[in-house]
Amino acid sequence: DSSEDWWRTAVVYQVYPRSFADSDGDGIGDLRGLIGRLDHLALLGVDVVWLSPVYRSPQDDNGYDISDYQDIDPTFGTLDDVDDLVAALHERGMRLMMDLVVNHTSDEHAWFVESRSSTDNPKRDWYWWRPPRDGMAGGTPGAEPNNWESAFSGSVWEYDEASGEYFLHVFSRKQPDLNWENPEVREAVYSMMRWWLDRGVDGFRMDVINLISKDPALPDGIVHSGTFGDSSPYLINGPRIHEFLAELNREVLRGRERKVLTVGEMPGTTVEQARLFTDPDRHELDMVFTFEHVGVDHAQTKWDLVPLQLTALKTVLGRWQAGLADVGWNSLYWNNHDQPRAVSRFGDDGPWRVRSAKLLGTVLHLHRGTPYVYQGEELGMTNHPFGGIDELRDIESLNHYAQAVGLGADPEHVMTSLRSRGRDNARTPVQWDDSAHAGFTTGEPWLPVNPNHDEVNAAAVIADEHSVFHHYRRLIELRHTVPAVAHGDFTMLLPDDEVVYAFTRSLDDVELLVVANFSGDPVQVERDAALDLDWADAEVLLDNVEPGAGAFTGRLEPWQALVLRRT
Ligand code: TEU
Repeated sequence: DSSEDWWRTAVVYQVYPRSFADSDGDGIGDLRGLIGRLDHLALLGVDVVWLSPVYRSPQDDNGYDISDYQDIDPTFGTLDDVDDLVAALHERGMRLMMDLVVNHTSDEHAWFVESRSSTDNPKRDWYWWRPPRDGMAGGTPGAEPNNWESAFSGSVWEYDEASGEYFLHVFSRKQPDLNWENPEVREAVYSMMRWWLDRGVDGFRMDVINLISKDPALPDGIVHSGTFGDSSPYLINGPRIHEFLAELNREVLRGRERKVLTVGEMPGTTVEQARLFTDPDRHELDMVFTFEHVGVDHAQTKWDLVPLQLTALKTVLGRWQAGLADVGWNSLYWNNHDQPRAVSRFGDDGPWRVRSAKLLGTVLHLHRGTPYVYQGEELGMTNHPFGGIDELRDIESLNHYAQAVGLGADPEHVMTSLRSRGRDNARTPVQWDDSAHAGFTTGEPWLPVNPNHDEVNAAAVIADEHSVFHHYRRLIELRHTVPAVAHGDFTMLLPDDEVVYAFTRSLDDVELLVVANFSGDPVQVERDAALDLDWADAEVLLDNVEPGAGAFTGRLEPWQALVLRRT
């Protein structure tokens, strides 16, 4: 429906096109492959498709390095295919959210080619150029303009011999950062966004959008360890971030006849900041992706693994629920193309794979906010059993391995981290059936298909009413039919319990209770003031165990999750 708030009961499904479905046998997913699988998404019941980038790109960072925002990379298809996708989604009452990557472009984008061509090119100031530090010889160690580290290892500065200056790239050297201080850059982005909206697109997921405002002085960060400094105070949520987002909202999003759905990917953002970004009265964004909950199981960097502590996860998610209860809106996700598969990370991808995958879906989807389902999550897909570094493709992992081993780290120790947290885990092909290459391609897949596709595949799970797929379908149905799911107040229970995740949702005279056992052993849920005995005769709305619990007795089976309703 066209009402402004349709999106508050919506569920978004993320498609990483490279790995979703291949229609032409080149081993890489594409738009026609996606169009051929829309009935799968319609059966699941999702409302919006977030499509990771399909624009023209050298594919250095799998499309997050864009060389033409208004054309489609031949790997994925054509602009006509996008038009067909928009039409096919709209026919099914679904919407399309495109990925907007405007903190940086590819170094092969025409804007950058011009900018680097000479120090007095009109587009020189569209990017961040700086001379070598203290008049040192360009390209020599220590001559970089500051001590920031790239997300993909090494310095954020790349020396350009021809013009004798360095350019800034927070990510790979093929992803130079755009200079948003320049109004011409901002206008070019806004014009491109309007062009996509005029083509029928319904929203944008905005890649690292809180990095577009930087401290223009680009000062050195404090060195806590090693040789690089902490760039976050100067890079994350910079001085003009709210000004830029308010301008973007005014110039692009406001006043269109149809609501444009926006979510900002915001590494390092706090819930206090998110209240400002998502307060409807401030007209910035509808919601943001936080990284706080996907940081509870690692230390200083994502590669320093620490065991998951459920109370840490509950504390973070509970804080975000409380912080955005009275203003703004949460996004809810376990997975995306940058995170390992949730059932392997937060559940148990061994004997309890199906049940724990269903539990994770229940816990996430019963929170307040907009849930995001990542391709394959609804199938119970797991991390991939990667062997050596030669099997990995992701630039983040390859660069980390080279840097760490180069500094003397034990290769097997580094591989242990990469196997557990590397982004390639999320990027193995979607498993459609038990045929060769899981029905993803008739050719050689760009990344191997998980060998467990013989049992973990769409055909098998759709045929099994007790599967992860049908559990996700029921969760999405609950959000569409039970107002308390989308709009109810959230109250965290048992905050100190390391095994049981419990919370209530309440709206008018309806109260829901969610209780989930994050362990492979049966558990008796402790009664406390909040979790009283009245739930014993409550209606069991959803149970992830078959045959289900007729009523809530306080006992939970291994990895059992219940949704109860009482009025
Ligand atoms: O991710 C930004 C980001 O913060 C992640 O790279 C994160 O730092 C890392 O992956 C955690 O392991 C966005 C895109 O989602 C990612 O795919 C791109 O590589 C990145 O921006 C650059 O565009």
